[in-house]
Amino acid sequence: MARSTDPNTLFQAARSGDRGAIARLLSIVERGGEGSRRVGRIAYPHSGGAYTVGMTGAPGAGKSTLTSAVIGHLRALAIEVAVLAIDPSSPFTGGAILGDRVRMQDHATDPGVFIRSMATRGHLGGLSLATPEAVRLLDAIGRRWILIETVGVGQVEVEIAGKADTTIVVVNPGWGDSVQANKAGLMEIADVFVINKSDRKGVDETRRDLEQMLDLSDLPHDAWRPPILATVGTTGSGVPALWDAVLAHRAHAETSGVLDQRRAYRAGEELREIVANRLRERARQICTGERWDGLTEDVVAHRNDPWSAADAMLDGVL
Ligand SMILES: Nc1nc2c(ncn2[C@@H]2O[C@H](COP(=O)(O)OP(=O)(O)OP(=O)(O)O)[C@@H](O)[C@H]2O)c(=O)[nH]1
Ligand SMILES: [Mg+2]
Repeated sequence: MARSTDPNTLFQAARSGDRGAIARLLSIVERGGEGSRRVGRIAYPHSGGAYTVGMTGAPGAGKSTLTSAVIGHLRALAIEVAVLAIDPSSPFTGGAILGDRVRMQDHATDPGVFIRSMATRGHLGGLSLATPEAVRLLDAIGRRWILIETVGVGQVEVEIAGKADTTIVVVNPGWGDSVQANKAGLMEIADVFVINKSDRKGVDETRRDLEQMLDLSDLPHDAWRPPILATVGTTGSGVPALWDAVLAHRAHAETSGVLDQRRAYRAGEELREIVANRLRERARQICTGERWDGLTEDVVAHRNDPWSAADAMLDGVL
């Protein structure tokens, strides 16, 4: 089954649990373009049942280790889970992070777990569209819990990390001194804070720092205040409490209407991005040929200004 390249056939196979088919569909999504759009059209009507949990934080904070521990906790409760590890650095399609493979290997043969590292196709516009598409695919084939690991470094990565239904921000003791993470951005998207590597010193100070930052941020009166948990990813200590915090946030988001608001906002953002990408594609198509050359020459020779030339190019297009 998984040998087929027809998205419909692959999708049917994926829905009945064929892991090869899931992997092939994700590769199509990762490549983007028309193939990805076809998969998206097939998957969309079947999606909407999954809940997504983002795990983000500075490089090396222990996101993969924690993710693996969370998977272990969920599997002990007989809950199935899919994991997407977004790799912002690798330009290679299908490039898996070796470290993730090693750390998450324990779960590699468990049919209740699906783990996939996704490369970013070398450009960030790709990442912000590819991630929701991949999530939707996993959703459509029946995965109810989807964990998404991203590195919270730059603004774009943090924005992507914040697109989960519940976002866990992983920090370490001494986080206050670290310059690697986009702190303000992470503060904004956190639903749950976890101080991982709490076997090291400085946990209390870090907790105080976070509490202080939360006090200073003007959370609305009846809003959710992100709880601060402590874990040791390597032993799994604190992981059940971390998961309980995720469940508590989910319950809050569902009953308060925050979840619906977030999802509606995300749908609008995604649509806007799709439209923007289409317009960029269209721009590439029209900015060529004789008329274009003539207009460019006029600008170069100062016979025309670039704005008027652009107006002339777009005349009848928009
Ligand atoms: N002492 C200690 N080490 C930990 C803990 N959790 C993870 N580590 C170690 O920290 C290192 C980084 O862990 P990862 O899980 O790869 O961190 P990550 O955030 O996924 O890293 P990137 O994906 O590269 O950003 C590994 O050597 C882990 O074994 C912990 O609670 N305590
Ligand atoms: Mg990792």
